[in-house]
Amino acid sequence: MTQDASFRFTHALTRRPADSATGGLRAIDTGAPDIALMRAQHAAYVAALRKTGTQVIELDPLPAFPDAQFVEDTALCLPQGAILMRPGAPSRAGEVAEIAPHLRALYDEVHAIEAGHVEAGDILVTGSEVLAGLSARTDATGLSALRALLDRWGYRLRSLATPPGVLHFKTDCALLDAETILATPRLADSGCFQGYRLILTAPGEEAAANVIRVNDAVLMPAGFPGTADRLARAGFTVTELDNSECARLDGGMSCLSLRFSPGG
Ligand code: CIR
Repeated sequence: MTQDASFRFTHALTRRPADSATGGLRAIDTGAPDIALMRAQHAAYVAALRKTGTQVIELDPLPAFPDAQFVEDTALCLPQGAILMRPGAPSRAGEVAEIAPHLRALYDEVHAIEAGHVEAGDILVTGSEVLAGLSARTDATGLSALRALLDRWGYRLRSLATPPGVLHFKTDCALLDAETILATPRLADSGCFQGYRLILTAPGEEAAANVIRVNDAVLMPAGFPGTADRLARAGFTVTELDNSECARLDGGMSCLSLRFSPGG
């Protein structure tokens, strides 16, 4: 894969939130999300993705799966093909069968993790390797299965630890360009990003780490001025998006889409 393929995408897949999203998983209950507001924020997110030049395929809500708008966790999409995940959250396992036909329509090669558990929120693809965090949702058996699938396409998988109490590896970090990473100090302090250029979230703004670089834009949640300033000073074009309602369900910018360039 060329280095730019880690942040330049032709396509994105999203799924509109269902009314049942009020019952989505969350670590801390800060009150039920306002579904009308969540839908409006989701529409703004889709519009921002389109503005980056990606073709966005919007899928219908799935009332049976309250977390189904967090499509990222169901698959890993690479230029060579897609890999279907095995979510560690039992209530999310069935989301994979729902996304699979859409990926099969776009890719010649679609494989599946057949053992253990992996949620793609734990996977960060950089310009040179695939970083995967062991978490409450992703286990060593799942990562071995993922490694075997990635081997055939020549990717190196590095298995790391998602910090304790953090939902996914990418809750705490994001790729800004092929060799630049935005991370919380608690994750960066583990030393796992040696060799990368690193930008840290501003003090008290850990929730700003989950951003996405898509083509020439960085989409980030609104309300984190210190981190937005750090990104802008480093030369990134930042789009801030209100994400209050998905944040109640521990969902951020990356969780809400699959971004890819099939065959690219
Ligand atoms: C969950 O707990 O699975 C959802 N409420 C949030 C998923 C967020 N996804 C992500 O970080 N990739």
